[in-house]
This record gives sequence, C-alpha cells and structure tokens, in this order.
Amino acid sequence: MSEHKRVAILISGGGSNMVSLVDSMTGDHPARACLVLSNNADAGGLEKAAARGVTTAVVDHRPFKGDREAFEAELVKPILEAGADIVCLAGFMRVLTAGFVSQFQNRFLNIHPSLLPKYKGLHTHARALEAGDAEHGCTVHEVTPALDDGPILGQAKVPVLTGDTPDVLAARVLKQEHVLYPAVLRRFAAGDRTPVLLG
Ligand code: NHR
Ligand code: GAR
Repeated sequence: MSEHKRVAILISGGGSNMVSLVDSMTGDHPARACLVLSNNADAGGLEKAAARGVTTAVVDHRPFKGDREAFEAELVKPILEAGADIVCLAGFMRVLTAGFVSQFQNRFLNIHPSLLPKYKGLHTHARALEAGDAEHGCTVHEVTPALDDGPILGQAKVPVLTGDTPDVLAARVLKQEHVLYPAVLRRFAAGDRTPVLLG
C-alpha cells in the first residue's frame, strides 16, 4: 500500500502555482507530485518541475486544430501512466470537455483568479477593475464540465487599491494563490473538503 496520494499538475505557462504545490508536498503532507503536464512546450514551468525531480510531459493542442476530444485522448495518457489520484489545474489554459472531466470526478481541482462566482472565464483582473470592486482574489474549486463552476474549496481576498492596473492587481492576487492552493490541496488530499478562507 502506497502511503501518498499522487498528484498530477497541468500547466500552460510560468508554473508559479505548480512550484508552490510541488514544494508544499514534503514531510507529513499526504500527497506527492507525480507529473507536471503542459499543453505548451515553451511553458517555463516544465524546467522548474524537472529541476525539482518531477516527471514532465507535453501534449501540444495545436496539431489537433480545435478537435478537443482528440487532444484530450492524448492528454489523458500521461496522467493515467503516472497513476494520478488527484489532478490539479494550475494556470492551465485549455477548456476541457465533459468526457475528460468525468474521468477525474471528485479528484480534480483548479485555481481561478477571481472570487467566484464572480468573473468566470478570462481577463478577470481587468473585469474586477472595470466593475470598481473594492476587493478581488482567487478561488480553488473542483473542476466540473461547466467552466469555473464546481464546488468551492477555498478563497483568498485581496484589496483593490487606487491606481491598480490589471498587472499590478494580478501580482497581488498571485501571491495569495501561492498560499491558498497548497493549503487547499493539503486538506483535500487528507479527505477534508471544508473550505479554506483567507483574507
Ligand atoms: N474545464 C472545465 N470543464 N471546467 C473548468 O472549471 C475548467 C476547465 C478548463 C480550464 C481553468 C480556467 C480558469 O481558471 C479551467 C477550468 C481557460 C479558459 C479558456 O477560455 C477559460 C477558463 C480557464 C482556462 N481557454 C481558451 C480555450 O479556447 C484558450 C485561451 C488561451 O489559450 O489563452 O480553451 O480561468
Ligand atoms: C494564475 O494567476 C492562475 O490563477 C491563472 O493563470 C495564472 C498562472 O500563473 N489561471 C487562469 O487564468 C486559468 N485560466 P502560474 O503559471 O505562474 O501559476
């Protein structure tokens, strides 16, 4: 019997959330990273994962020319090969079909840069600024077929400050993402779905 839950982390870019998750899974943590998987061969996170001794894989979506199911049929392979118990999206930028999501039901997490249910989808920081919100933040939720709509497992709030641009606000939120996501994953891997609320 293996004592640790195995976590696959899907990225598209820099992977700072992935790094915060991988680096959190040591000592008495109930899980360990088994795979970092990117849809983008240029993702900076791939080198960071390899430097940490985590297996990496790339499945580029572009050759599939919009055939999401054909892309996902390849994307799922390294996840199954790695024997993942839990799958975490961390800055993964491709919408996934119900067929893919259903394979990881109740063990599939995402971090989204808004206080859901506000601002599902993209460009969340600009939308929060345009709306004149006094606070903004990030949410970890379970991935379900409907985008950014699954049960909420944690949220962290940050203030919106005078003069904020989308980039400045995004950086403030990202710092909190690096606190929130590891805290939620630790609980979730231990079988506890009580929401983590920060800020
Ligand atoms: N898939 C499902 N089924 N459910 C969710 O909750 C998902 C998901 C896939 C990704 C992350 C999400 C986010 O946190 C996520 C949650 C990409 C897009 C998007 O529109 C939207 C939301 C999220 C990720 N992607 C475009 C697409 O055509 C591509 C955009 C680009 O490449 O820049 O897939 O925000
Ligand atoms: C993070 O802010 C994450 O919440 C967001 O992209 C950034 C990735 O940063 N995710 C999405 O917008 C998903 N559509 P990272 O690659 O450094 O973790």
